[in-house]
Amino acid sequence: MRKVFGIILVVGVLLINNVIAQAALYSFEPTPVDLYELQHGDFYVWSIEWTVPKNIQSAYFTIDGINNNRWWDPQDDNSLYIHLLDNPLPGIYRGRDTTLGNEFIGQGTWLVTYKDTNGGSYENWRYNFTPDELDMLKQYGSDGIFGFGIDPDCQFTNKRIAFTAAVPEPMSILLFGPALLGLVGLRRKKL
Ligand SMILES: [Ca+2]
Ligand SMILES: [Ca+2]
Ligand SMILES: [Ca+2]
Ligand SMILES: [Ca+2]
Repeated sequence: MRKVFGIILVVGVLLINNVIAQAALYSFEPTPVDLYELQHGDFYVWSIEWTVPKNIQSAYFTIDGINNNRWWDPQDDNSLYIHLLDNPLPGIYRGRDTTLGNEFIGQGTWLVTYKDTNGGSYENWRYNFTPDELDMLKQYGSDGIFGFGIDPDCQFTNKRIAFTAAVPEPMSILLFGPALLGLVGLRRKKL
């Protein structure tokens, strides 16, 4: 009997570890979801109104089905500049490029410059925040607003742009904790 309860206890602990390791995913999309197909002569500011939790585990930026339609043209700058911004105005802002190159130089934190490296093929692209960038995200998002500055300098098409954050779920521990205590109690009683 003791052995059986020992096994149950071990399974219970494994279950709890598994649940703690899980995280809730918070996903955000701009409107329109493709940011007007990322026009060459435009830049975009996409603000997100969300208080970034201090215990955020990871974050990533994704663009599904992206392709540079002028990948064959050596005259064209094959670049999509992406910055993390602290306090953008709410909503989506679509502006016209005022300078050559990255419109967001000196603003917020430069995350990455996407370049199309697979010719005419489409791809689902994902950029994972580094630990330093995750810290900046916590700092920028602590007041409930942060965002992205996106400047396509080539004719990119895409299907969907999104930002996703993974946050550990403490509720699961609260739910499974009493169950484990119950098992321990049951075991003691039987002995
Ligand atoms: Ca491509
Ligand atoms: Ca530009
Ligand atoms: Ca902010
Ligand atoms: Ca542009």
